[in-house]
Amino acid sequence: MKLIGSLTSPYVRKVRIVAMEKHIELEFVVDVPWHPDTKVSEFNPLGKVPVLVLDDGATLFDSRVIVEYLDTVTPVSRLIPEGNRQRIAVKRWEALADGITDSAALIFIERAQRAPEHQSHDWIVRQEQSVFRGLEAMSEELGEKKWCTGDLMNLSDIAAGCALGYLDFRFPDIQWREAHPNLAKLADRLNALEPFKETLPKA
Ligand code: GSF
Repeated sequence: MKLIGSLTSPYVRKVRIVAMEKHIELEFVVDVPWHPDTKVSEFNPLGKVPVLVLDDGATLFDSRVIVEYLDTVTPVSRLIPEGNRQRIAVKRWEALADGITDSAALIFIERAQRAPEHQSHDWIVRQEQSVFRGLEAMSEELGEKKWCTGDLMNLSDIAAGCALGYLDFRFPDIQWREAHPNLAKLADRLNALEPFKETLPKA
């Protein structure tokens, strides 16, 4: 299987960490969808990464579909529980974490790719509110627990760790660690793991 993605994408990072945790080897092809010579749209009509290309040539996107697929390829280290309520709780955490990333990425694009006079202040504030409310929700739901859901690390923790890692990477000025020490503890625990270390975003 081949994974197409960039070294900065938090969604690609989530997939790479899931594959490493599951001991699934993926050929990693670096392709940045913003570059003029990108081939991403040949594999994903949406032109976004990550894309997983299966051995028979079938393609999977987006990251949530890919991680769900990878989790069922082998029973090693189940990252999405089978019970309906637990499974949905994990998927909900993933939606929350990815949603924070979506809003943060929109702010980054607005600031990095539009001239200051074309940037919308209201749009940026709206996305910032979504990031801050999302962080508050993650913090409240984590409470004093070691992991986001259940007794072992699973996809909810990986998704949360990738969202927090993306904030560290693109928005070092957001003081989420001070505001939410329990999320900081979770991030420290995750960042000490080999798959997180190996996939640190690189500009
Ligand atoms: C988001 C993928 C995405 O926005 C997922 O896979 O979970 N919901 C999707 N990917 C970005 C790169 S990054 O911000 O991670 C992307 O490929 N953008 C290219 C574009 O043209 O929007």
